[in-house]
Amino acid sequence: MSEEQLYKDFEAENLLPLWTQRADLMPTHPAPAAVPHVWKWSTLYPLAQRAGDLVPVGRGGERRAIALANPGLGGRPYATPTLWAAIQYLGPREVAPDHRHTQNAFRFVVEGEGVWTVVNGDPVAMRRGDFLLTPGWHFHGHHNVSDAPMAWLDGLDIPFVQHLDAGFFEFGPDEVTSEETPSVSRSERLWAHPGIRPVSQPGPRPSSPIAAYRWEHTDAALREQLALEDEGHAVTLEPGHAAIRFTNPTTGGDVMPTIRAEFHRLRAGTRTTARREAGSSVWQVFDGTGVLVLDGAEHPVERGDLVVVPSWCRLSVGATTELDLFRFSDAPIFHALNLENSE
Ligand code: 1HN
Repeated sequence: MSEEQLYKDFEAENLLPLWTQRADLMPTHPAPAAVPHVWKWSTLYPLAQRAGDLVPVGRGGERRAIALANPGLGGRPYATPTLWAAIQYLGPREVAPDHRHTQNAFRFVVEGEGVWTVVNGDPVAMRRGDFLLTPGWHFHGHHNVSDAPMAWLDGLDIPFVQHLDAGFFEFGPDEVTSEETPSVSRSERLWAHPGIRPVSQPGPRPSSPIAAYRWEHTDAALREQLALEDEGHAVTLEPGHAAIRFTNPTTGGDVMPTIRAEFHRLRAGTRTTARREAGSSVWQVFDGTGVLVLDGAEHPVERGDLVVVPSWCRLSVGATTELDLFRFSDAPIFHALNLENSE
């Protein structure tokens, strides 16, 4: 019997020998199918607007969210093998109905206001620069109480949860749970005081109980890092590069079990040291102009642009003007599974 016949017989029995697969299964370093890619806000926003004109939002589809589909990932709505990123658009007076799912979600607002996201019955205002959480299995819906449309970035761990076959989904009530529009959510009143937690609340918790991390706090934290650097204190990540991480106050760790979120501010003229790490991330420019250099290829970026950085892709960021960037990644997964690697 020939070796060729042996492989045919393997195939007929749904068997695959390691010796023909080893390099694929165990590359010497991550060899992602996902590729580096840039989506321009100036392209995304008008397309979302057109969807707003043509496609109603409501039960079934649930959200007018348009996913960044990585060109390397075979047409799936995946930015990376673990992360979903989308632009979501809600027209004047529109409502996105209540539901919940095991996937963890957040919103980041690059422009606009007027939408309240209601998380487990708690209405939370969304404004430029805010970072808002909807951890897994929390009911959530969005309502636009203004006469202007609003669009924002959605980040979820959908691809990761799909690979694990761990997704559960449930519709909420058809009517929106709250039409209140308080300027401060109950969650923030209870939890969003620096370095302080309510004694009544048990913890640690797997996800942060802070529903919204407000721009005023993020901006102040970054501004003070650079001011301290000016005063001679070596507190920045690198010279001219301030960075903060959003944390879960009940653990000090990441905001959700699968998603890390950070904000970076570079002084004009700064270029970060090129680094790479195991794990993928998505960056969104919040303000300013600059370049993201991905495996040596320079991509100019401006406000709202979204950039996918696959695992082990070398990244350096250059600031033309002062440059503010939001970043989210799957780092907590890599940390929990002892798969962290960087150089
Ligand atoms: C979802 O619930 C939201 O709540 C956004 O805004 C995007 C993508 C797939 C499934 C659920 C949201 C989503 C989603």
